[in-house]
Amino acid sequence: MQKRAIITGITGQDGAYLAQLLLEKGYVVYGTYRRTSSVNFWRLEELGVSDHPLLHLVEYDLTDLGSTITLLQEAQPGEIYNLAAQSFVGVSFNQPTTTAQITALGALNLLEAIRLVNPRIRFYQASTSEMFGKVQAIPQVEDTPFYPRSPYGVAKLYAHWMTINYRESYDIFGCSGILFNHESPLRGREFVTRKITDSVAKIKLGKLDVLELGNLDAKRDWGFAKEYVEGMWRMLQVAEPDTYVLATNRTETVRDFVKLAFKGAGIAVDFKGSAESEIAVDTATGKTVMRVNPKFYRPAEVELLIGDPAKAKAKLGWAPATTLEQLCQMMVEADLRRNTVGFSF
Ligand code: NDP
Ligand code: GDR
Repeated sequence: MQKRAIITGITGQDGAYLAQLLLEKGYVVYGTYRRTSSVNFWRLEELGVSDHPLLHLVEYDLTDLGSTITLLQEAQPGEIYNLAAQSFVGVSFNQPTTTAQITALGALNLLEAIRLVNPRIRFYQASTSEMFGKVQAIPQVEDTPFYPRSPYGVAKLYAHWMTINYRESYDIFGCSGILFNHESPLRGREFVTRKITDSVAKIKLGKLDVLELGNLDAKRDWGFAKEYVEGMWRMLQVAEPDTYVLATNRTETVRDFVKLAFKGAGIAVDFKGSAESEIAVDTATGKTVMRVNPKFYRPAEVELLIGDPAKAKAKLGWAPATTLEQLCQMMVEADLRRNTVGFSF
């Protein structure tokens, strides 16, 4: 029988890559998007899947339990991938209640709907390394103690434990993927890597003078999103539901990523000063091309993340392949192309 899946958050980075993967595998995909005044399918269009005959785009909001139940009744999926969330950590400090309603209770709505409509549906919850927050061990693995540092991290931790609770209480096939940061040319421009590559492209093309950033010392474990959605799919294909870390096991600072991105555009930079007065200077022209602006600092920061994906490798056969250098280069080149033709997403 043809496989059927629901992807919540299909308009986001991971939703687009996962839709492409499942459509290639012959799934019927129900992808949910929110009603907005202007449609937001640019990622699906970039991947060339927006008009795919097996793709059904369904208007849906995660916070509405009634429409969650209707969605499951109508789509009759075998698998659900819950990728929808208020996913920006910075905004979660300004909108903690909305973040909880979408990111925490939204996942519960799906679990409840599965319990009521069809408890055999397999469920993937998009958990996050942000749950480790103020890290209690290095590297972080599946049973490292959690210590979230943002309303987003706390909301995701609720959804993570609810997934485990429904697995243990109702025998629901609920998997939680604790994914470390993953990026791509489809990353939203508010996240630091894409903000950097898009700004570097604009600086290279003379469309922007200076890139402004917050904390340059934060260390992240950055992988390639297209590889991470393959890991999500694998989690739902094995015999037993479980929790898995997906990560690269390499960590670098935001400053390192800035340097890599400028290098990718053929600009060598030197960093000068420190903390709030740190800048990066183009060594060829002497111009300041990056400066710190404290408005991008967060009230509480996650300083260091590095994950060990050994369990995913052993049980799922999953391993990352793209290096940070390759990933950054891919993103810089995509943003150079887009900014040359005036693309602005
Ligand atoms: P994005 O921010 O790119 O996408 C989030 C998606 O959620 C968008 O499609 C968005 O719709 C949708 N959404 C937001 N609110 C609602 C709502 N109330 N009802 C229905 N849909 C909603 O995130 P990513 O693709 O990067 O991440 C996918 C998931 O994985 C998220 O849950 C994120 O928190 C999690 N995650 C991401 C990591 C990463 O590094 N990318 C790492 C670990 C976890 P719209 O387009 O309308 O805004
Ligand atoms: P993160 O990603 O918070 O890890 O959450 P983000 O790219 O927003 O920040 C990474 C680090 O960079 C620092 N930083 C800045 N961040 C942004 N966005 N803008 C800036 O100008 C800036 N300057 C410095 C941040 O302080 C932070 O330390 C992402 C999201 O995709 C989550 O949904 C996901 O769960 C986690 O990754 C894993």
